[in-house]
Amino acid sequence: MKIKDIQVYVNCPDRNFVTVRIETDNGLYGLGDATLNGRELAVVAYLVEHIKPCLIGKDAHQIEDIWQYLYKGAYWRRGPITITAISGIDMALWDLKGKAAGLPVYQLLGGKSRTKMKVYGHANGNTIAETLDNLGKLIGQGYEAVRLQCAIPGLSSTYGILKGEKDYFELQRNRPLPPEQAWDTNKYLNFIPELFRQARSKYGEEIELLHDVHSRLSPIEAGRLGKALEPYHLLFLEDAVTAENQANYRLLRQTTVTPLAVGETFNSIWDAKELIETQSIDYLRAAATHAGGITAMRRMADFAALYKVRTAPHGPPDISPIGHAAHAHLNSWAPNFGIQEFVGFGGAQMTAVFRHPLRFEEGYLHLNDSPGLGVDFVVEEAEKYPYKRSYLPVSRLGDGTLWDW
Ligand code: GCO
Ligand code: MG
Repeated sequence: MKIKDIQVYVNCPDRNFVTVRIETDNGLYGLGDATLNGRELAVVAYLVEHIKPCLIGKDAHQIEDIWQYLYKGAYWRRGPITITAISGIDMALWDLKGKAAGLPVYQLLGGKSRTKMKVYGHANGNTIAETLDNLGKLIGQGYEAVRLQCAIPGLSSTYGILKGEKDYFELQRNRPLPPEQAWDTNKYLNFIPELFRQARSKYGEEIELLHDVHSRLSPIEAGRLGKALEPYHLLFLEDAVTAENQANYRLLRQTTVTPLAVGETFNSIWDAKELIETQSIDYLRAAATHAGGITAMRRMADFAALYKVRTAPHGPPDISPIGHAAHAHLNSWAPNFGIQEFVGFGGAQMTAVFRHPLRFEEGYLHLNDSPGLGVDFVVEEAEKYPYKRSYLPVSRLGDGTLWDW
């Protein structure tokens, strides 16, 4: 099964996605997600200019060797652009191997450890009352776990809140330059525990609750938040602190028993190694699209399992249905799967472009048995939606200091 051609598509069906399509000489094709939000075209150039010429004529069955060839062979290891490009290729090769074998990818990984996978939904709001109404709606739809994000009083905008726009999938449309948002740690820390206090008093203990700090705190500030949230028993607190310095989490860990999750920006097992070995985190949120594809995610899951760390793959709107399908296969297999972030399946444009193998029912995702990853990418539909430059926001303090967004 020799690689005959590699096509790279960048389209904007509601939002930008980079799709890798590898064709082989036996008439099959495999699909991979190589979307890096806000830096899409850098990955496209990496794939087209630097990877494609090296892979034409290679045996598509050699997934591990191709991964090593692209990783070690570049000399310049890691980094989001390189690894997102490798991830797209890796997923497409697993998709191809599954199609060639007539088996879904989870079978190639070792079979199913579970029949369905638990997800957490998102309840957001401009006030606590609105957030809790939305939480009630999700509970009504069968969700057993929900992440709560609420606008911080006194701040003009807050991460995870879309004033006037209710569709989380549209998070980044029409941002030709990075918008600027305000941040104030004191206002945030004074407010968030009240959100969770009211959530517990209204809905009780059964529903599992989560929250994303989006890396805005120092370790000791995060410790204060974790401690204040202890009475409300979160499933996990996400990205409390940035993890470039993995020792941040060792310090945070000593201050609170609120479970900790991190990893959505990780490119490599090396980003997680010390966090896992020191048992400083409870959930690893690496994504197949940004951490090296299925090959790397499988390795991370196995390593994490040694330390009782569970997987909770990043599932934002800026990962394409191909990346979400890769997670579904990994989640079906991983003995130490924890939970999957879930934002819905997107709007009409997305569903016309990507036909995916997932079904949501009562708080769980179900994966069908199509060979490979089970996604179809409808090129003629995709081509109706050209790429639109679009950025993530940046944050600033009241005095103008640039902060972590
Ligand atoms: C999440 C994430 C996203 C990211 C986004 C950046 O928890 O889903 O934090 O909302 O901000 O994926 O591109
Ligand atoms: Mg997050």
